[in-house]
Amino acid sequence: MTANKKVLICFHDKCFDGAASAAFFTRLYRAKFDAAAEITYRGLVHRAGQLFDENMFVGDENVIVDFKYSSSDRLTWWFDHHQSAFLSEADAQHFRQDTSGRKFYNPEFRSCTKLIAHVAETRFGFHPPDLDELVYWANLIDGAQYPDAQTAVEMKDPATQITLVIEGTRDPDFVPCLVPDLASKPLQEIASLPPLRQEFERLYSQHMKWMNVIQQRGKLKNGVLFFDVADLNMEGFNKFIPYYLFPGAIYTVSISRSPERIKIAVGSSPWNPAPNPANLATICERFGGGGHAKVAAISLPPGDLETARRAASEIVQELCSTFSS
Ligand SMILES: [Mn+2]
Repeated sequence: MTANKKVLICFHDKCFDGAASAAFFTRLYRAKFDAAAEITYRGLVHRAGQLFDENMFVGDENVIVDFKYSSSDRLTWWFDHHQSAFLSEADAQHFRQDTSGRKFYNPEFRSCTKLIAHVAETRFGFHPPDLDELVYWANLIDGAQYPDAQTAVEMKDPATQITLVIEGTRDPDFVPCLVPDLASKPLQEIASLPPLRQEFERLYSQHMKWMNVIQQRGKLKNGVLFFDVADLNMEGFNKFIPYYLFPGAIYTVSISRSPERIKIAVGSSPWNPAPNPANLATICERFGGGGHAKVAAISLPPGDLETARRAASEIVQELCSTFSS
């Protein structure tokens, strides 16, 4: 008897879409390529400098989903939908010259899971109806398409509960171990599994604490909500909380601090868009930050609190003035 084929699936870690992409690919691979393959999972995170180590690709097949391209010869499958999918022009060129028919890029997709589902159906004639809900939620969560702030903040749906755990867990093995469940069980059942439940309860009570803090400290003026939580270790709060607590808020400016950095986060409400929205990336770029038009940020060294407060107050003024003219 020969050994089973080894497949390594690398996915965007701490991200519902990343884990869901790994799950969907698993089903595609087992159904259409090798039902007996021995599949392992590895989460990837963005960091400065070298993203991939050539020695990382130890499988007979090496797969990347929802993460940047690698020009390694050992990479056999790749799916991504991020605007910035290529680390260099050389990588982009390498991808364009690929003739394997197993590397797929389309930034028009809101989620990588949906891209994989689309390729699975159109190229390989594979559509597992039991994964429709996984694809639906990956698209909604990754594309920030929540119907309202309640759905995003109250987390009553199993998918939003699973997302809180995927994004917030400190156990590096948690998400890789969750992928086989995502590939085979309904979300309701996964959300009820005791290890997930336990992590959810812990993270949800932290979420409620942060909601209280934002409620107490938030100051809303001319559609702009400002709060300063630099004295608390509160990085990573749910970015929809401000619009849930202050339905009149169109923009949010906040200052938070972790041991590594001070962060000024500047965001806008997906549910209450201003008629002539400001480009938040452009504003943040002036202070050395950046991001997207609708959500952007500035990072400063942890000691630069006075600079951060001055910058934040200038940004608040500027955003307020967009409503008074
Ligand atoms: Mn994604």
